[in-house]
Amino acid sequence: MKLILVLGDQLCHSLSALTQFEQGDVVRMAEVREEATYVKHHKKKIAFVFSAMRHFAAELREKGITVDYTPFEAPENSGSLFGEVARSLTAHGLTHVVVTAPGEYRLLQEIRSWASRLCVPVSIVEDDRFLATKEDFETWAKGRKQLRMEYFYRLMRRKFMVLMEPEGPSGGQWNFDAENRKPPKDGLKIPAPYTAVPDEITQEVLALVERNFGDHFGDLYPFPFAVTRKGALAALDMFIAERLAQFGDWQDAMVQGEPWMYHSHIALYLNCGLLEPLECLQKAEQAYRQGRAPLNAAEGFIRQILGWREFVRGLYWHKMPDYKETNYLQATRPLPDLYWTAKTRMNCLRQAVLETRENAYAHHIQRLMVLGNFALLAGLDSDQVNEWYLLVYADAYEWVELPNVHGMVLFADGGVLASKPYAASGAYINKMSNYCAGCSYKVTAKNGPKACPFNYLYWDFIDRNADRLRGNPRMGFVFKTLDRMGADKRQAVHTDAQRFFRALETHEKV
Ligand code: FAD
Ligand code: DLZ
Ligand code: SF4
Repeated sequence: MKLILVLGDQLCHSLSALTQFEQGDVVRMAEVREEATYVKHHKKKIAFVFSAMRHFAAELREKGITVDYTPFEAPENSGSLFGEVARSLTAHGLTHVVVTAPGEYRLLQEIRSWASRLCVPVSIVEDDRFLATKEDFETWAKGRKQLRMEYFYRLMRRKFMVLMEPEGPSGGQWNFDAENRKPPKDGLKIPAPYTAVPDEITQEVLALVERNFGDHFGDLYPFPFAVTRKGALAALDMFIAERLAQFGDWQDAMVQGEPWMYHSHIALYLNCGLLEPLECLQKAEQAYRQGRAPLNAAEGFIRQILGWREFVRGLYWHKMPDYKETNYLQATRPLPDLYWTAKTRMNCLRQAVLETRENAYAHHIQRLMVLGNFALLAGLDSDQVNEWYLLVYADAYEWVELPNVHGMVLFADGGVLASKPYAASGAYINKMSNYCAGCSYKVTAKNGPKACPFNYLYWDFIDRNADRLRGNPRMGFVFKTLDRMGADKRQAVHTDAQRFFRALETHEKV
């Protein structure tokens, strides 16, 4: 008889390990200190995972399955998955462990060591909740000089026949981004996001998190997340009905006081198993075919899940463990306090950190072009930046966080994921948001103490990384501009950047 271990991000009834369940087997789930603190996750993230785990265990029990479940505060809790698995093996006299492959490399390595330590076979079965297997990605990547999401995405569209017509992609194009990325406009009527009311189980978990993780980042209350598949499906349906139609238009827009915009807010549910990718795609495609959403919106949303999500996961497993060790731009500056405290005069950064702290969520462009852009331009240490992103968001697991941060944001992989760094000056943020109107800095000023720091930090970044970036064919125009820059202007950029970095180092409010 087997012990089937179900991890906190594997809460799916059709999970590969659970399909092996036979009469007499026992399912193992455990809330353990090791997983809750290997990075100090946001309080909301821990509450979400623990509550979703408890609800899932209850559903398994309703099906007549025996579940060994260790709550966090149980006196017998050993604090580690290994310890909890070992206890169950002994208690039930079981001789075989089965687990679906974990989503993080560190845990896979750990579980691979269990068979010899436990003296029983440990079978690690494929995680088939993704639409491309690791082998599919390897096959696609083999022999390619560059791995670009767009080509992988087209393959996936064809394979799953999503938004496909007999003559080719719906609308005659694979990608409708040219119609998306609109700057925000006044008077947008953004629907309120899905909000769950915490039930008794969630309330118990919230109290537990308050007692045990008070020193972790983030606000615990209010707690709006769904913690069951039923709730997650309701959140998905609400997105499809109320937001999808406008998703494309405002995908890159940022509005002060509107953290949720027209995004779906489902990544946390997808990543822990409460939703499956194909059902999300199918609902979006159906909305398009029934005339409830335009093609640019449906395609944009579908590309995020069928393209980006699968691509970054494939890339993670393709490149780990070496991927994490790269530091192409040799960035070493410590993560400044403002990422925790939000104490900065830069309004865009302040809003993004405040919203992250409150919601364990920020949307893609805040993560990429505000928080990420600053980290890139300021040359922040990639390990520290990765750790920050991994702990602050409720949807963060290393398989998805690392390629996005290390690759997309920091260019630390030297261009494996992105063809050029996503670096931008204040003009981009000003175009795509209304943050600059409420900022102490002037976005139109290029130099001097009042100037928007993104402006001089951008050119300082380009200048100081010229040796590594000049050969990039997509950056020819940028270097032409740099080369045309007068010595005075270049010196002013350097002086401003040095002043700014000194202020960061001495913990002044920047
Ligand atoms: P939507 O904007 O509504 O998009 C729909 C879905 O597409 C998301 O739920 C997600 O599953 C998927 N998706 C969109 N973009 C990406 C992407 N670049 N990579 C993978 N999936 C994507 N996503 C995570 O799930 N976990 C992370 O830890 C994470 N860290 C990120 C860090 C940085 C620096 C950046 C730039 C992006 C990161 N993303 C991460 C991707 C993306 O920002 C989030 O998936 C998205 O913001 C989640 O909100 P949403 O569900 O409202 O997404
Ligand atoms: C994120 C998380 C947290 C906070 N706690 C637990 C836990 O106590 N028990 C558990 O099984 N899983 C937890 N998880 C999810 C794991 O960290 C996740 O399975 C790995 O990071 C692999 O993706
Ligand atoms: Fe951000 Fe610069 Fe605009 Fe201020 S002026 S909000 S720092 S982009």
